[in-house]
Amino acid sequence: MTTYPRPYQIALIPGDGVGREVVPAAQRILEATGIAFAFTELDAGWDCFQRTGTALPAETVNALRGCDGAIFGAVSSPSHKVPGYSSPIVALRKELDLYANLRPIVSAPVTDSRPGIDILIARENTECLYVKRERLEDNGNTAIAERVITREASTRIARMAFESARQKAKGKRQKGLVTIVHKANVLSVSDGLFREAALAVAQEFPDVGVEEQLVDSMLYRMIREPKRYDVVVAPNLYGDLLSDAAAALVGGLGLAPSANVGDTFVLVEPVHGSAPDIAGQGIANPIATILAAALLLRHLSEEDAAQRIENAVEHVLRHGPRTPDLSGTATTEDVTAAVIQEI
Ligand code: GGG
Repeated sequence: MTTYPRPYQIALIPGDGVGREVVPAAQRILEATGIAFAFTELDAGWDCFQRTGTALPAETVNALRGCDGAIFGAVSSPSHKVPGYSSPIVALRKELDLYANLRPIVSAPVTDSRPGIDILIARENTECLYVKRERLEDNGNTAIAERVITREASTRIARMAFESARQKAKGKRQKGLVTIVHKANVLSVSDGLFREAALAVAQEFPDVGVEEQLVDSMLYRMIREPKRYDVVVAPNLYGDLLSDAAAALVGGLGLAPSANVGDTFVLVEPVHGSAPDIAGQGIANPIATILAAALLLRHLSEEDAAQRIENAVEHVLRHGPRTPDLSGTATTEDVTAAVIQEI
């Protein structure tokens, strides 16, 4: 048996709603790989806010700094302003400088998935409208939100996108392609800066193809011809919208993982939210979080274990069991047990 010098320290932040069902599922999958892990469960989210008065306790952030990586579940922030509340996942991405949100969109063996799709959406993760500089003026009749785009953040997400395209193209006959998404024809200053910074990075990667596309036509074309895209890089809000829409092309949000990546840390999560309509029923699809756990392992250079998890998921998607979002009747537990069986 292989021995490991020290277990990986992994933080688990279930958060709200179905996050509490899918994160324990992913923990069991990691344990099933045979690699040594030490898990620490940490608090954050709307429920945490209601209990403690803060959505992201300082102990959570401090504990994360001592870990090798983390799995986040989901959070249900209210859609109205609540004094003292702020989204913990948006704060965590900024606090830990997890500047890239990498969202693989890959065809799955389910009827709802279109074939031949293999896109990586690289979403800038720290700025744009998510700086949340909002204010009311004009006696509350005008709402203003500042949108921040910096050359530094645009350059580093673009570099991550081009590096990823280079890696994805390894061993293939075609060179990689990065599509830079913006709306610089209207937002010529902010999106203009994103575009300029990304095109400058493209010069460093002569082996990778580059194109640019306005975000509205990008959405249209991605739905019409998804197979033509390889790596897509976008400012925060566009990346958020594009990646949720893209998930619908490959079986839905129940299968879509993401990795929040910085230079020294990774926090993975399902793309989906807390799904309050099904929370507590034990029927949430755990696969997005299980695939997120595979992304975490890949980031820790545990490629073999990551691949074993992905193969096991592929097998379960082909042969069942499936949760109701995939027209099945299985529970979270059924799917988790079936993936463990295949690992
Ligand atoms: N796992 C991703 C997730 O929870 N998505 C929902 C989301 O990002 N919500 C933002 C928020 O509620 O604060």
